[in-house]
Amino acid sequence: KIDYEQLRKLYDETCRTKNVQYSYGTAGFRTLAKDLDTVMFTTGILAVLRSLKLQGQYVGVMITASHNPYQDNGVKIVEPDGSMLLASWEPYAMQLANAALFATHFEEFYAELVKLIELEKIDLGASNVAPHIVVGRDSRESSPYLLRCLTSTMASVFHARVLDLGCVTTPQLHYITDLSNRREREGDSALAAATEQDYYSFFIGAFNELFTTYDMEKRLSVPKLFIDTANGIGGPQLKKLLASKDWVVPSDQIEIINDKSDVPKLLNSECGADYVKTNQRLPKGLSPSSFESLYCSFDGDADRVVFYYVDSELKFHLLDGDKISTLFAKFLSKQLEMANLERSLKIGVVQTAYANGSSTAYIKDTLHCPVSCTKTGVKHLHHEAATQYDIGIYFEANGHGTIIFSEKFHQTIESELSKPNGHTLALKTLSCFAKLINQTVGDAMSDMLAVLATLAILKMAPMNWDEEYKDLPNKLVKCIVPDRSIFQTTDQERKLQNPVGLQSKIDSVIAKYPMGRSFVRASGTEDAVRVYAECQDMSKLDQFCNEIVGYVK
Ligand code: 16G
Ligand code: ZN
Repeated sequence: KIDYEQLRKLYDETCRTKNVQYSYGTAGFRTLAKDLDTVMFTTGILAVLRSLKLQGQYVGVMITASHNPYQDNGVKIVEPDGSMLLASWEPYAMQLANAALFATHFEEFYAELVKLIELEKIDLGASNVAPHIVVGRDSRESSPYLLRCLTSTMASVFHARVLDLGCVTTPQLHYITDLSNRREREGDSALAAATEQDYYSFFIGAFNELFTTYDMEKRLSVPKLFIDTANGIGGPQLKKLLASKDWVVPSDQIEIINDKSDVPKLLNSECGADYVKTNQRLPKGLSPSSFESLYCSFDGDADRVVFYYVDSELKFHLLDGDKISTLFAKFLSKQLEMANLERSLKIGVVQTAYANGSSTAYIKDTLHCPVSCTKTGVKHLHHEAATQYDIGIYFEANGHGTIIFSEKFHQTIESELSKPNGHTLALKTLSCFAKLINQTVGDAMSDMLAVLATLAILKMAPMNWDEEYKDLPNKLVKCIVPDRSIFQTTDQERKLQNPVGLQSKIDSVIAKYPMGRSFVRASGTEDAVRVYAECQDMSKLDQFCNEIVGYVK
């Protein structure tokens, strides 16, 4: 039932890039924008097939390369519930892309497509099922062209309905995909396709509700918040969010910097969450003057956020993903206790091996909260948080994370609230807070609002937040090796299985350094191996790390 001639025509017109190799990894396809036409074409087709497989539900597609330089771009597919593409479909994305990249004739590509359709038993002829696709893109210059490559076949070959959100943040795309499907399921067809405006109303609504509940005189706990939006899509979207007419915080408390999303080359350049976290310094455009202020940086597609402040000696202090997790864990554990629910609802924190050892110890020993460790990559953390806890808090140290609230959480809170005298402050707080969090994926805007609300309720200044525990000195080094694929790990990437014998050498180095911890893993996004090391004594850190690197190279 495919219009063969039309598909062939579009294929010939679109797929100009040939014979390059890249893979669908944790962040989808990502590479130089100029090499992406073919992959966009095949990814568009795959998204349509995914939607057909799922009875025509909305499937999301986001065009972005996150914190990468402006010359790059990328694409990833989002499931109807707002989560990442089902892992078992990732190989299909690669097979279809490779078929187009390496085929000498259209027929070869077509044969591969048919094979996939048959393998997944997709009924293209089912007349009552039209595929539904939501597309979004970040602010990159290359995106409009790549969007055309992506969507070219959707309507004309597959009769798909395409909802084009234009420029949005990655988490907005996830949220709107999920919301559109929820509305369809509830039969709310008049409202069916969700919009950006729904996103703003929802999160600002939740924030305002929480703020008013506490009668916080409509002010943040800091005199001023500076937000660095990496010259990416976060800038314009944040302005729309904060322009919501009933936003309770006075505008003089917020200043947005690095908001030139219309100047392509400035994207992620010496600014943004990745720059600040990696270099442990202020982004361009900020001078360390106001030591009572709080600062935060988004990445280029606004799915990560890190905070920081400068002390009275103008020294920079980072409040990264670990600090955000621990702040939420402290706050929410306390609310559960006050609501007498600490026995019925299980709260826990999910981290990766990159989490600072002090944060893990603080969560266990001070907060008495369970902690799990998973492999790097959002999908691993997300899965653990969603399946192991009623309140599952997860953040990577780099600032990507969110909180997942279970069905049991919602039922429990609702039933407690409906009891006579059930309207306690803690219950209301838990209920509002769950709304303030974008549960589909890590979201810089929603996470930022949640941090601001938490700090205001706890009346904490940035310094108090930081003082809860002190990070162990740590270092992350990138090593270029001849073949990174030989570095195979076990125990959530904390130990090497291969090359044989290397782990015991690493262990003998670790044993020499008090509070020493180190691990080695192959990067999933770069052709390199990463070495992480932390120990008690700052002056020994370089030596410690170098010893490990010496064994790796
Ligand atoms: C990807 C992951 C991110 C992870 C990073 C690690 C997603 C959406 N993104 O960007 O979570 O921290 O890879 O990179 O899962 P690495 O493997 O190069 O160290
Ligand atoms: Zn990102």
